[in-house]
Amino acid sequence: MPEIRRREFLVASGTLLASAALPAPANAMELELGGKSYHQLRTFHPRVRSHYACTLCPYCDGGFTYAENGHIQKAEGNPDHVATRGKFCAKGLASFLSACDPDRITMPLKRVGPRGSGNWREIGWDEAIAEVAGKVAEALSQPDTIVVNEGDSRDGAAARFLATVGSSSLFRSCAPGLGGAARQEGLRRMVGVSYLLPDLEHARYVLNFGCNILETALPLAQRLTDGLVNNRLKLVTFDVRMSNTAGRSHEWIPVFPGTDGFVALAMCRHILEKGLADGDFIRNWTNTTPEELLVALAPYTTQKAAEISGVPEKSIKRLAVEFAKNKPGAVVTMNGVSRRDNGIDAEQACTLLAVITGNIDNEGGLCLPRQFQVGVPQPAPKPVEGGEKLRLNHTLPFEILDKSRVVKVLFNHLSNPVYSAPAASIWREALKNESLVPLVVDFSPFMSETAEWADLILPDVVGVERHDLVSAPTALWPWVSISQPSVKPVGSARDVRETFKKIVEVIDADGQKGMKPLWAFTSARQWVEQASAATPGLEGNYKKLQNKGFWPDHGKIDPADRKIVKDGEALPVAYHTFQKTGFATPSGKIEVVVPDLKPNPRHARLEKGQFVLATYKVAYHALSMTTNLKYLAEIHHANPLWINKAQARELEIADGDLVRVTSEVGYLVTKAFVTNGVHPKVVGISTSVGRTSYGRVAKADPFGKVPDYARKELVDEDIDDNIWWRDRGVSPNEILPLAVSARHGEQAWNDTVVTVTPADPGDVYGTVHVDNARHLAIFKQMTGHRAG
Ligand SMILES: Nc1nc2c(c(=O)[nH]1)N[C@H]1C(S)=C(S)[C@@H](COP(=O)(O)OP(=O)(O)OC[C@H]3O[C@@H](n4cnc5c(=O)[nH]c(N)nc54)[C@H](O)[C@@H]3O)O[C@H]1N2
Ligand SMILES: Nc1nc2c(c(=O)[nH]1)N[C@H]1C(S)=C(S)[C@@H](COP(=O)(O)OP(=O)(O)OC[C@H]3O[C@@H](n4cnc5c(=O)[nH]c(N)nc54)[C@H](O)[C@@H]3O)O[C@H]1N2
Ligand code: SF4
Ligand SMILES: [Mo]
Repeated sequence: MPEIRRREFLVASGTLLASAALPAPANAMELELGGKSYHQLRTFHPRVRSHYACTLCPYCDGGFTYAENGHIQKAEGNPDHVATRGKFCAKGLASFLSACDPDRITMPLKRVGPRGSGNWREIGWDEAIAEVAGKVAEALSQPDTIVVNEGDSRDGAAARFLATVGSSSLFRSCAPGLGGAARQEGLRRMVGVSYLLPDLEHARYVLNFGCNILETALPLAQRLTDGLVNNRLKLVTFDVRMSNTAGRSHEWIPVFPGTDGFVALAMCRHILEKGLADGDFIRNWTNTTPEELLVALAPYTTQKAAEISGVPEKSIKRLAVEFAKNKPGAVVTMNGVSRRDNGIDAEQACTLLAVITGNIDNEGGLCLPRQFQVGVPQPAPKPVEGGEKLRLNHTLPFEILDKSRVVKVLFNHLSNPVYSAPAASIWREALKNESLVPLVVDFSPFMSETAEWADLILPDVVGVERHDLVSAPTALWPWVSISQPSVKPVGSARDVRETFKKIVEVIDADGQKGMKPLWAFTSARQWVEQASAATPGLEGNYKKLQNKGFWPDHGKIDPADRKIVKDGEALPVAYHTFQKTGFATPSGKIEVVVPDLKPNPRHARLEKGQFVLATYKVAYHALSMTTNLKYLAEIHHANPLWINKAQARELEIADGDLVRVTSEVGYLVTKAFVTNGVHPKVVGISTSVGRTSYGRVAKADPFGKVPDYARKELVDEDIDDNIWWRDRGVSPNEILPLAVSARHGEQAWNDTVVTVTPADPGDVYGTVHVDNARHLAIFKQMTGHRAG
C-alpha cells in the first residue's frame, strides 16, 4: 500500500469542521439569532415561522421554515431542539427550494401514448382517484396483487392502505429507520435493539468503521466536533476512500473492502490477551466470559487480520490498546461495513469492541437508543398475515418478469428504483411491460426515472408543505417533533395520506367493506393530531408539541458550550439503563456470537484492472431527492470515478481521462479522478447525480424543454441564466448486478467487482450499456442456488 500523506487530502476536502473552530461568543450569537428571520430589505419585518421536521434523511432534524407573502424563504434548525441544536446540514437548509421548483408536478398527470413516452395530460383529482380506485377494487379478490414499493416510511399511510385492502405486498428499498437491514439485524440479535447511538460528545476515543459521519449524519457530526474540540477525542476512521470524515480524522485507515470485521475481531482478541478488557462487564452483562471469548477468538489473530485487511499488524495492535485504554470510547459503524454479504457478522464484530471494553450505554460509549415510537391514527386496520415482515424490493422486478409475482396495481411511494436500486435497467424492463404490470401509480412531486413509467402521477406535497410527526434516536434524550407548514401546497398537490383516504372512500363508497372508518381523519393535520394521541408517552401533549415544535421540552441550550441546561444545571442523562431492565434479548444480556467471518472469495482474486466498486453518499445530496435543488446541484453535480494514482498509472489513465467501468452486466463511460485518496483495489462513484429525469437542474440542461406540466408562475431565472455546468454525472446503478445476501436479504451494495480500462476510441462520456439477459441469468442462478 502506498504511503498516504494526510495533508495532501485536507486541501481537497470541504470545510465541514470550520464551525467547530468558532469561538464561543460567535457560537452564542448564532444561537441567539437562531429561530428568527427577517425580510432582507425591510429588516424589521419578521417572517412567518413554522415548525419543520426535515425528512430528507432518517436523522429527521427539527427546525423552522420562514415564509413571506405565502412563499417559504428559508429553512433552518431549531436552536432549542435537543438533537438538532440549531443546525441543519446543507440539504436541510436548501430543502425549501423544492416547494418553488419550477419543474415540480402540481396536479395529477395521466400518460398520453405508450408508457414511458414522456407525454402527459393534466387530469382532475376526482377522475384520477376514480380510475385508481376502480383498478384496486377489481384486484380485491386477490389482494396481494395490490403492491406498494416504498422508500423511507414517513408516516405509515401506504402500509395502512395495504392493510386496509388486505394485501401483504409491501416492498421497501431499505429497512425503515437508521442503518440498513443487515446492521439492524446484527444489532437486534446481539443487543436487542436495531440502533445504538455513539455518545460522541463525551467520548475520548472513536473507532469509526465505514460511516461518513461528517457528510451523512449531521446530529452525530455536531457531537463529534464538540468532542474533538472540548474533549480532545481521537478519531480513527476506517474507510476505503478519503471521505470528508476520513480526511478530518486523526488517522485514516484505508482498509481492504469488506474486511473491517477481521480487524475488529483481532483487536478484540488483542485487548483480551493484554488484559485490557472489562472483565466484570463481560461476565455480568454478556452470555460469555473473557476466557471463553478468548478461546472463540483464537482464529482471529492480528497477523491474519493484517494479511486480509492490508492494515499493518502493529497498527491493529496499537489502535486496540489505545481504544481500550482511552475510556470512554465509542464505536461507529454504518453502510461501509454492513452493506455486504457478511454485513451482519461485520457489524457484530465491530460492536464487540464496545462490548468487551464495557463501553455500552455509558457516558461517551455506545448508547441504547432513546426514541418515541410514533403512533398512527386509531382505529388502525388489522395487520395482514405476513404484511409486517420486512420485504426488500431488490428482486421484485425479477419476480414480476418471471411471473412468480402477479401484480395488478403497483403504487410507488418515496422511492425511485429505476435510479436507486441495483439492476436499475430491470426495473425499467418490468415497469415497461403493461401486461405484467397493468397499472403503475406514482406519488412523486417530481418527475423521476421511475415516475416516467407511471400511468398516473398523483403528486404528493413536498416536505416543507407537509404535516408530520417524527422521532429518531439521535440524542441522549428522546424527542418527537412536528412539521406544521404555513404555506398551502402549490397547485393542487395533495398529501399522500389524503390521496389514499380518497381512494379508500371510492372503493368502499357504501361503507359495506368496513374500510372507511379506518380512514376517518379529515386531513393530514388531523392525522398528525391522532398519531400524537396514539404515541406512547406523548398522549395529551399535542398542544405543547405545537407550541415548541418538539417535545419534551428538556431544557435550553447554553450558547457558551452548547450543553442542554435545565434550571441552571446540565441536563442529566440516564446512562446504564440496562442495569434496571436488562437488554431486550432473550437472555436479557448481550448475546455474543463470534462469527465465522469469511473474506469475499471474489475480492481475493482481483486481477490487474479489477477493483471493488464503492458507491457512497455526498454531503450535498440526499439519495435521489435533491438533485434539482439549484444551490446543492451547483456544489455537487458530477461523480467522476475515484481511482488510485499508482493503479491509474499502470492502466495508463490520466486525471480527467474517459474510462470504461465494466461489471458482470455491462459498462458505463465516465471520467477518472486520479487520487491517492482511495484504496488501490477500490474505485468509487458517488450517488445522487447522473440523473436522466427530475428536472433541468438535475440534468444540467437549462435549455431543455420546460415540461408541459410546469407551473408558469414558478419561473426561476437562475435556471435560465446561471447554470454554468453541463456535466451531470453518470449513475452507477445501471451496472450494479443483483447481489442479494442469502444471510440478510439486503443488496451487498459494496461487494461489486468492476474492471476499469481506458475508454474505447468511440466511447462518449455518459454512455451506459447493459445486457438485461445477464441480469436475468444472475437472478436465475441466485434463486436456483436458494431452491437447491
Ligand atoms: N448527505 C447525505 N446523508 C445521508 C444520506 C444521503 O443520501 N446523503 N442518506 C441517508 C441514508 S438513507 C443512509 S442509509 C445513511 C448512510 O450513511 P453512511 O453509511 O455514512 O454512508 P455511505 O456513503 O452509504 O457509506 C459510508 C462509507 O462507507 C465507505 N465504505 C465502502 N466500503 C467500505 C469498507 O469495506 N469498509 C469501510 N470501513 N468503509 C467502506 C464508503 O467509502 C463511504 O464513505 O446516510 C443518511 N444520510
Ligand atoms: N449505488 C448505490 N445505490 C444506492 C445506495 C448507495 O449507497 N449506492 N444507497 C441506497 C440507500 S442507503 C437507500 S436508503 C436507497 C434509497 O432509494 P429510494 O428509497 O428509492 O429513494 P430515492 O432514490 O431517494 O427516491 C425517492 C423518490 O421519492 C420522490 N420524492 C422526493 N420528494 C418527495 C416527497 O416529498 N414526497 C413524495 N411522495 N415523494 C418524493 C422522488 O421521485 C424521489 O426520486 O438507495 C440505495 N441506493
Ligand atoms: S442531516 Fe440534513 S438532511 Fe438529514 S435530517 Fe438533518 S438537516 Fe435534514
Ligand atoms: Mo439508506
